[in-house]
Amino acid sequence: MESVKEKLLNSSSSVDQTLDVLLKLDERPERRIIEAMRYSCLGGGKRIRPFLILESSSLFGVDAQAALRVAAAIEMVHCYSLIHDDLPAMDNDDLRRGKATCHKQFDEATAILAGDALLTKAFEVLSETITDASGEVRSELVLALARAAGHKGMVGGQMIDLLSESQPLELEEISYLQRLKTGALIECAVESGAILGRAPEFEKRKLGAYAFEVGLAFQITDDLLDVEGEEAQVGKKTGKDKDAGKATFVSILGAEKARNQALFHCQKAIEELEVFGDRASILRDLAKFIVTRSS
Ligand code: GRG
Repeated sequence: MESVKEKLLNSSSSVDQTLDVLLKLDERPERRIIEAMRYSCLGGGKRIRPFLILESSSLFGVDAQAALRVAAAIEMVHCYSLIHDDLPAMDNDDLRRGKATCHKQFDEATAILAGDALLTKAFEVLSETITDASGEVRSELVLALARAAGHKGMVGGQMIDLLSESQPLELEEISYLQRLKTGALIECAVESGAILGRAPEFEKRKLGAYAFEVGLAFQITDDLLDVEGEEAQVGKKTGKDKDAGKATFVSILGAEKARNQALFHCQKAIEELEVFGDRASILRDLAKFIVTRSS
């Protein structure tokens, strides 16, 4: 049987093909911006958010092509956030996904524009009729992504994160920050699959609860990797939270308790999927992969 890692790899190549088509290079004078967008989107990353969309939508028999467009849109928003997060005004990083960050490879202005253009392109993709024939479904997808990416989601979380450099947070505040900064987009990915699948309300709620737990497990594991991971393996600079004087799940709980906490959220995530029986076995395996990953 194909492992979740292999499945993730296979779906990554389909996501790459979709991104390749959506971010087609041409010979216009503005070609450089597309080059920067492609540089940061193609051929890298674990593609966990796209995988969540593909798997949650497949529970409801959604056509893979439609799901891939939504998956590519959410990955574009994720990539925009990474480009902006790496800028000198934010984390000032040189390495991302094992290669030079966008502003190092191009320049700061181009990196800002590439992030902006990826964010807007994502909404263009969701709004096109080819994504879904139903205007109501398209508008639900747009609303979910706008909420997850904006000031009550990822951007809000990033704001709190920046503020936390001068004022270390308590555990509860860290959970809130992470739910916004990382959790919102993960939850949006799973929700989008359910929207595409016209899922019944009860099943939507179950998937939402799964995504919430997975988001926490993901973030705690990310904190552990920041402390314990090797830069070459993780593909980005490690030890950053400590250097920035930020409190994290690991700095407050210690590594062992944090690892147990991640496993606890993984288990809770799995329990939320009971209603789907064997159909959700890949989502269950993904939750386990998220807490055992090394990058
Ligand atoms: C700049 C608006 C704005 C937001 C930035 C998501 C984010 C907010 C910053 C990324 C920095 C970071 C390390 C966040 C912690 C968790 C996280 C989102 C890690 C990166 O996601 P992965 O591991 O990355 O899925 P890949 O490269 O595999 O896609």
